[in-house]
Amino acid sequence: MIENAPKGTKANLPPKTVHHSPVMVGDYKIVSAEFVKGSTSIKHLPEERLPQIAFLGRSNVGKSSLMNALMGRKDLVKVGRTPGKTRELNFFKVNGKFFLVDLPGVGFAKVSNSKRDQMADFIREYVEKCKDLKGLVYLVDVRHGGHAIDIETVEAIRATGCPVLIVASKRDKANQSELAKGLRSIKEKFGLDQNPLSVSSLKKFGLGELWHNILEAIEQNDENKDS
Ligand SMILES: Nc1nc2c(ncn2[C@@H]2O[C@H](COP(=O)(O)OP(=O)(O)O)[C@@H](O)[C@H]2O)c(=O)[nH]1
Ligand SMILES: [Mg+2]
Repeated sequence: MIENAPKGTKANLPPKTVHHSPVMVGDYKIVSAEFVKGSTSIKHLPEERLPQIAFLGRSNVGKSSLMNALMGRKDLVKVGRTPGKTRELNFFKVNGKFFLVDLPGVGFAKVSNSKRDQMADFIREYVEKCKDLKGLVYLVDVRHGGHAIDIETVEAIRATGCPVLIVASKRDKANQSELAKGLRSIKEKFGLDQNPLSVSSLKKFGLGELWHNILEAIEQNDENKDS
């Protein structure tokens, strides 16, 4: 008999039982990160009550890649998935303590196409009603600096009272002057007090800083919890 991998190694275990060793992302230690469920309705969110941080932005802006990078995993979140397929809110549990939520790549501002409207309504309902949602990371490609749909969407989220952190993505794709220009443009367009945090999932820039912001949002907004 030819064994091509000794028992208990990655090669002969089904993917779900593969155990990762803890990973440091910045100074945050990821002990566990797992996909819990995909929801297509507000009635089917995870039953477990844990704080949630959601990621939103236009399709292709790098949401899924960023979530993988933050969780120190390569392909826990599907990257570059074809837009238009059945789309869901995907919940990932980190360190058994909270959920990171991958939202479909649309804003929830009113748009013409009816399918997008449906999805937009679902996202809007989620943001308005989910008490466990402690904050939302809104990604904007640093080279594009924010489109009208981004600005409308962020305004709509802010109006619900949900804290929004604007983050510039794909920092590795911009040179020094493009980066400076992009950050300035995002700051102005979204009315920020200071330049947004910028990240690169590819080069792992800005991830520790983003974790700081996320953990802070979870703690701060958990104190105001009404249930
Ligand atoms: N160079 C570079 N490419 C990125 C980065 N993040 C994502 N991408 C690429 O951008 C594409 C869309 O990424 P994805 O994470 O699926 O975006 P989503 O649609 O917002 O979830 C993929 O081809 C990624 O490999 C990054 O930080 N740098
Ligand atoms: Mg995605």
